[in-house]
Amino acid sequence: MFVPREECFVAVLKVKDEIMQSGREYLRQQGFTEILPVILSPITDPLHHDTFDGTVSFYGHPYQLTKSMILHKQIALRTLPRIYCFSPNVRMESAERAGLGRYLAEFVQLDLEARDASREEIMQIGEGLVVHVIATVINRCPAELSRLGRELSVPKTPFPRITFCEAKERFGQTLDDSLSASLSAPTWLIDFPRSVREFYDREDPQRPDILLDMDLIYPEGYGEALSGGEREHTLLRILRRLEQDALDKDKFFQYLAVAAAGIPPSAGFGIGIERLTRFVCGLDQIEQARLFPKTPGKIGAV
Ligand code: ASN
Repeated sequence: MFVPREECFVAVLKVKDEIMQSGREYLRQQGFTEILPVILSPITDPLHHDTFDGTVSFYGHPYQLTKSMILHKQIALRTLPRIYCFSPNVRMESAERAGLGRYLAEFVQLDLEARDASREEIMQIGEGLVVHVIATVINRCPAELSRLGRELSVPKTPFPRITFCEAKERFGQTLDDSLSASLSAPTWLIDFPRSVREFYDREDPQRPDILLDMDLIYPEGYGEALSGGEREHTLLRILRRLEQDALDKDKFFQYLAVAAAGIPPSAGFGIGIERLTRFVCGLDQIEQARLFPKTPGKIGAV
């Protein structure tokens, strides 16, 4: 049956709305409070891969567009024990990433953080969130899913796990893509080495150089869904990790001042809304998952 493109797009937007509403429902039930996003700040996630910086002059001081709200999430936990946010992120990735079909220069992540949580606890929340969202979409959007020709099933918990080391042995350098293509259910990729991740993910005190972090990988080649972990929170550890990553401490002085006053231990993650929409709807390209997409390397989009 021929389905006009516009009709498909309406279905995608309805599903996305349900994803966001059901995500909110679930997190409220779990005791999380929604906070508003930070878009402009002197500090943001340095990320571990190259992106062009979105820097704006604010009365002569460099302020950056948010790449992720991780540092603000940690600071926010000084006030509330469990927080989440629909956080717009700007990451001007290099043009080569366009072909992968899962990068947008502007995207939204559902970003959450819980005080005193372990990686285990936050992975359970991640599984609960994904299961609740998928079950709700199946229940409330049957017409939209059938218009998109998407057959979905609710994944069984606990999700399988594979360590970074095992995945690298099996799949080599293109690990995310090949692992995802080999899967038939969402799977955790855990225990990344320190050298490939950001300074704020906590190093396992029992296994130096291995982090207490994780990604969730979608099946069917849809790639990475979320990333997160336990966090470094003491000033001493944060300073050491910045040094190991050769990052300029002065650029983080506001964050370091709060860390000196005390950042609570925590764990959290961020799950990309457009990637989740792409997976749930079974879309070829990420730009089909939102209005006004900006794809790396392409200019002129509004
Ligand atoms: N939101 C992610 C986290 O909580 C960080 C990121 O997106 N770079 O770990």
